[in-house]
Amino acid sequence: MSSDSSAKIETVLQEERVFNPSDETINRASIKGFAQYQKMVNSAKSDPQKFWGEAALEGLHWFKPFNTVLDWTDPPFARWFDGGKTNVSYNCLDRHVKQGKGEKIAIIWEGEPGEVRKITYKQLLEQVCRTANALKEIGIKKGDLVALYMPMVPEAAVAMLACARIGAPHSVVFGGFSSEALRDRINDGQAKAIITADGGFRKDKIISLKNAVDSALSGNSCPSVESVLVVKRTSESISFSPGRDYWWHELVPAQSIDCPAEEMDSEDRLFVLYTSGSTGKPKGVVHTTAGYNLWAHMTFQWIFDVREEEIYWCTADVGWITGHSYIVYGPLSNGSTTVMYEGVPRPSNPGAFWDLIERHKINIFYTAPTAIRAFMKSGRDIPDKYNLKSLRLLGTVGEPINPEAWIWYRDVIGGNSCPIVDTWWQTETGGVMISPLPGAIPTKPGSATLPLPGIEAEIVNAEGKSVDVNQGGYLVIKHPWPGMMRTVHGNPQRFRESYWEYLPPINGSLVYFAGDGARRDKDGYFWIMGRVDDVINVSGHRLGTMEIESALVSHNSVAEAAVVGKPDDIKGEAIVAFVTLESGANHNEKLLTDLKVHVSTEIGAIARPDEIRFTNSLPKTRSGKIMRRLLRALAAGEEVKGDTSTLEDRNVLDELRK
Ligand code: 6R9
Repeated sequence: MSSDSSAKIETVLQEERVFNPSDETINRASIKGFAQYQKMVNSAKSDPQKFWGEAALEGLHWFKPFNTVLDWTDPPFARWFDGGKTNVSYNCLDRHVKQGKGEKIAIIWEGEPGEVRKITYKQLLEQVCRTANALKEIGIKKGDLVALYMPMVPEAAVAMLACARIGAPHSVVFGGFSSEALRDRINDGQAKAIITADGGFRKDKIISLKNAVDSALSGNSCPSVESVLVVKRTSESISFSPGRDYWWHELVPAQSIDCPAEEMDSEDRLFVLYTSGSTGKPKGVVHTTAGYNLWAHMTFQWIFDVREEEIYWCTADVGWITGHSYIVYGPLSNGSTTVMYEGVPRPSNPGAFWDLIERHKINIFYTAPTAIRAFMKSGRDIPDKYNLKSLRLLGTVGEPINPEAWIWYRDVIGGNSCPIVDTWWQTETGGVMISPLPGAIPTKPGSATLPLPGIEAEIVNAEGKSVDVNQGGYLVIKHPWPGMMRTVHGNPQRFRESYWEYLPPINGSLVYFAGDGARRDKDGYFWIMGRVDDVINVSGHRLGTMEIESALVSHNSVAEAAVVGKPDDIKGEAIVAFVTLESGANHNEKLLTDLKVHVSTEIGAIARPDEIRFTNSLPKTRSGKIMRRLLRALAAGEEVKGDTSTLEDRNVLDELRK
């Protein structure tokens, strides 16, 4: 396989560039070369019980070892490491302090206004113990659900770990969600307490979290909630309800630093995290103690391979699964230094990320394609002003990354030398499932490459039959894995139906359907095509919206594109593209034709958009995913129905309607 970064940028279907790991990357890696990866794959396949059993004994601390590795007698309800007793907060804190790493920095936090806090493992352990004792004081017991509605402050991580310490599962609700969304999640999970802050800083503005909590709770609409613990962050004036509300800074520091970690059963709940299905109300994805901890631990180690002195930064929010697994649990379980940043790049500070990397000498940087495309749009002059030489590994997560953005990321941010790990996974999978291992797997721009050891992924059709090379189909996982979600909170039937019975069993066994379409190339590499509802069928040809978007974005004038299908009498579906332009580009008839021709040249006439609509911005969720459901309705000239509460900016819809 050859590597050539100067080749012309093509779309996914034609993407053939391969980047082999450099000697330097291989030499420093723990998993060196493809053969070692293959060996791990083989041992996981030939004896999964042994593979996971050994991994669990090595990766986690056990108060009492488990009796069985996997119990799959009642599929799809898995039990991992039954009989074992462990504690996630112990694994993230105590064991490192006991091993003499108490003075190592666990969290480097930077606030949006610029203040910096560095917290050592010893300090973090003390804060977690105090907070755990405070939770006990306000009546939280093992098994009680605690909702978190927090800005990106260290107390968010402290609160998660404190819950884990006393065995109270947490339910983190993203701070950008509305009070209605918060109320639904509190009530679905029957949360007994809420941990929040007066407010948080977001893009030079203040968001009033405590006010939103008050309105969620107003009129006794959340009867399960007994107390609210409030971190002082913005110091704006808030109302306080005596007997229900407590200030963190009054309650927590007064507590003892002694709080032994509760010995939890492997299958005790660690957290519930809500995620949207394609329709209906959000699902409470349930993750349990040992399996989730192991999966976050191992995948973090395999993929990011962080050295003792290195600094790692994931730009997600703790309100999402990426924040859970790769800001808090994965890094801390491995004793790494994790960066938490309250801010986001914004017009007043477009270089915020690069500034942070320069000042904290960050080595590993993990972000989302949507952010990368935004940086591309504003031009390389901004990152070029900063010293990014500390970087040695770049990651992406959240959606397919188009090869153009991948190459830009590698060249401009990674100085043409950092490997890129494009990590495919979901809230439901707990941690990464398909991703390159930097020292072992050659990368191809736009492909998440190969499944991690122990993960058997495949592409099948609606009958559950394997499809041919390069044929699109459903991405399925054929065996249970430790980090898998255990159920939908309060709705095991929905868990069974939406994930394990969507497709027919293969060789008599249930398979997990992820909701994504994908194809595999001749090397077995996985190319994620997007959610199945994002796949368009034009005259019997299956096209990933992603592929057309990728072609559009490879045009000089295009910044970002979203493609949807629209019902068409003859072709089944017609292609509608919503396009935002680079600054300086003019949206005129000529460009419109140019873009259609461009897509035809890049992919083929079959992918030529029937309609292109120019817009200043695309409707996105607060986690950066384009809401194609809304675009589909607009394209079809229908009313936009259903939930729009996750929309980042509601004005975008009005603009698009015009
Ligand atoms: C971690 C996370 C899951 C959905 C998933 C897929 C998309 C995530 C991706 C990717 C292509 C990647 N997705 N990573 N698509 N390449 N590397 O994002 O979880 O919020 O539950 O979203 O995101 O469509 O099904 P979640």
